[in-house]
Amino acid sequence: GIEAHFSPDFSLPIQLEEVTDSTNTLARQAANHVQEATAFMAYSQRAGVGRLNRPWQSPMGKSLSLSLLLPDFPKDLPVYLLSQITAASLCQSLDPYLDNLGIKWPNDLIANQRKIAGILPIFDQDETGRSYVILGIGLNLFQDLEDFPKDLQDKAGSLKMAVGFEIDIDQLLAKLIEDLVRAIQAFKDRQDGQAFLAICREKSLLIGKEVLSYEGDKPARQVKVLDIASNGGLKVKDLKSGQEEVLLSSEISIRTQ
Ligand code: BT5
Repeated sequence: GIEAHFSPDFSLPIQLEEVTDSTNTLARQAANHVQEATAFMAYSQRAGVGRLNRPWQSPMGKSLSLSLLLPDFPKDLPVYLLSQITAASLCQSLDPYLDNLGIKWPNDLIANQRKIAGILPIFDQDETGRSYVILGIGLNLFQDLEDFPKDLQDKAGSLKMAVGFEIDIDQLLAKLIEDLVRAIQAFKDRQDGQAFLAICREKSLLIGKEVLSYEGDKPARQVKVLDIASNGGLKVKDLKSGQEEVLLSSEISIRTQ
């Protein structure tokens, strides 16, 4: 199971629930009265969400649902950069266990062509106008293929599927949260962002590829991915116009057919 025993030298209040609708909701409810960074975790979510309100599967005891509430977050820090820093930090924590871990911009962690984790950062304001961030992370731990709904069975995976040996999950989660809080602190202090972006570049599954970019309701277009930009966006070249630009919110499909 994912009974978590966190290292005593590391103090971050953690509220752990057996089951909840969404840890993001727990964090949002707490945002008005909680003053310090707090982690909300659950063994299972009834209504986990991804971007654009897409459902996120978090079956009982098989996955980690984590929402970090970060109060008093500077308003001018770009949310897409926070996504990248989070992805880089998760990569650092998971790398010792996985040979071929990659990042699919903007927020997917992929192992063996299967999505094992998703990231959802939300900037919001409390009742007094102070801005906060909720950093939602869903990590698949113990699922087997048949634990995923049919439509995800060719693209979702878990640590268990990717690693092939027993993991000390308590140790992993403690490390993961510790790395993450450190990364976020560095981001908040405006240090070290470029070091994390270097990891995003190194682990990028998109750089150098010709892919399809979906932006809102606009028709998909073919672009070549050039780089992860220093603001966390995706630097691409439009294959039709030849023009270079930085995408900030877009869905990327690696399949170009
Ligand atoms: C994400 O969205 O990848 C962000 C997921 C964030 C989930 C965390 S869990 C803690 C916190 N509480 C919440 O309620 N949410 C956050 P997106 O890129 O939109 O990907 C969603 C898509 O991934 C879905 O439409 C499915 O296709 C697929 N998917 C759903 N569940 C999955 C899973 N467990 N593993 C892999 N893929 C999944």
